Amino acid sequence: MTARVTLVSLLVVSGCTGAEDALRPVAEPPQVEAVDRNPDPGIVEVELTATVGTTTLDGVDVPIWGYADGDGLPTMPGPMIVAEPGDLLVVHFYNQLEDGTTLHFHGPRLPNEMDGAPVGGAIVAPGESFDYVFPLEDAGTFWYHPHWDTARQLERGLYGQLVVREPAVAGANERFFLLDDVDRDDSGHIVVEATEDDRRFGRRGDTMLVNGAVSPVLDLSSNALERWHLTNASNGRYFALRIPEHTFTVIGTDGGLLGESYDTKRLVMTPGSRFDVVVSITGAPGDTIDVMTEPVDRGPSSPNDVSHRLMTLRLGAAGSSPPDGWKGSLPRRQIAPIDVSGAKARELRLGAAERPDAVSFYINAESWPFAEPEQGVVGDVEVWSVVNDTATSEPFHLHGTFVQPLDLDGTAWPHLSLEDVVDIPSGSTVRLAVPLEREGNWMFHSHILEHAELGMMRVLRLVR
Ligand SMILES: [Cu+2]
Repeated sequence: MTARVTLVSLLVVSGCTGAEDALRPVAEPPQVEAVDRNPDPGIVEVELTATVGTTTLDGVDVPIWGYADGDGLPTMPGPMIVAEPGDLLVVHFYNQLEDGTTLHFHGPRLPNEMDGAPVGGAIVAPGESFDYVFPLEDAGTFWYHPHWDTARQLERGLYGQLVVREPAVAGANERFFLLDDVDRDDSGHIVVEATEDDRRFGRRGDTMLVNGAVSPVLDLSSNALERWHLTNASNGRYFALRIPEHTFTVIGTDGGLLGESYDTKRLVMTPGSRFDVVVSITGAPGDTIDVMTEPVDRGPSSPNDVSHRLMTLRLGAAGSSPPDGWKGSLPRRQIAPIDVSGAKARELRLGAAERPDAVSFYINAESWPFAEPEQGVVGDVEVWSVVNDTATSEPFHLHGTFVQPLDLDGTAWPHLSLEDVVDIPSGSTVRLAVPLEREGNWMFHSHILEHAELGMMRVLRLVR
């Protein structure tokens, strides 16, 4: 086990609570954990192979593209990579698909050539391999997926979790859930091609998946304390989670722990984003509780949607009670506000061109891949005003750094946090403090993958 490293020069790590052995990445329904093939405690060395295979949805064998551990069979999600902050991550990646692909690590800060994006690194051709090697400087719940033909490759099943472990919540069961949704055709297979509706609003499937399982059941004691790391791995669905008569205590977001937790009954998750929540389960043995996702109002041109069941909690006998005063001893981290005095201002306007037969998207009137890169200087802090000129909200994502949301239409952001995906409501402006940290070509885009691929994606070129 390696020592905890400083996260960012702006941050002070504090409040390590709970025993180290409570940090088990329990995942139910299970995610397969990637085998660490290196005995050195400071190195996590895994083998991932992108290949074709099958998974089972509602009893039907369904073709997927997935990640396998070494030369094993692929799973959806792919193997969960678990590491400690400060570890060196080595991923030997093999492409056995008939298509080029990349492995993009969503969240952790890393060298540009390890970003797995088409402008930073290279496309891994069919039959080829690539070694992704970088130190894990940030603790948090991250994920990995292709960044090439992204919308279709993710939809086929190419995504997995990268967990860089954080302090435990004393007495809590810790679980990792990748949320997704797919549409299925008459034979029960995943529909890969987007519809016109998907292109306009982002793809939303009618089958909800939790760790690749359809509406799974999770057995809990009737007084369990639960800590869930949630990742929205869908192409275009805004999840809004609700557990009737329960409250989510949010202790972390994309970039790790918050300074102050907050409570919410309804947890809205944009595509690509992560939340770290604690829930105190209350009920009687024998009760079942449905975890639901509700429709989200995404603006004047919001897509139609209904509530869906994500999974069911089945309560058994009472276990040992949550520790008294658990809320007061949740892990936290001091986050200093990023100093934006003297920061350079940059405006980015998200736009859409609607025609009766098609839609396309852009940022500052230019579309990926035909736009010139935006330019920036390493070491600068900028304030980005991200303006959404479209009729639907957009999840704004950028690579290579964490940002601090400052305000929404002039109203101060309610929480001090580090994010890599920030929702920009239709017709609104969100200002972000953006530290420009590393040289290279960094992508920024809507994390509605259909919109990114139809043009709402650009490159920020950072030079010294
Ligand atoms: Cu990206």
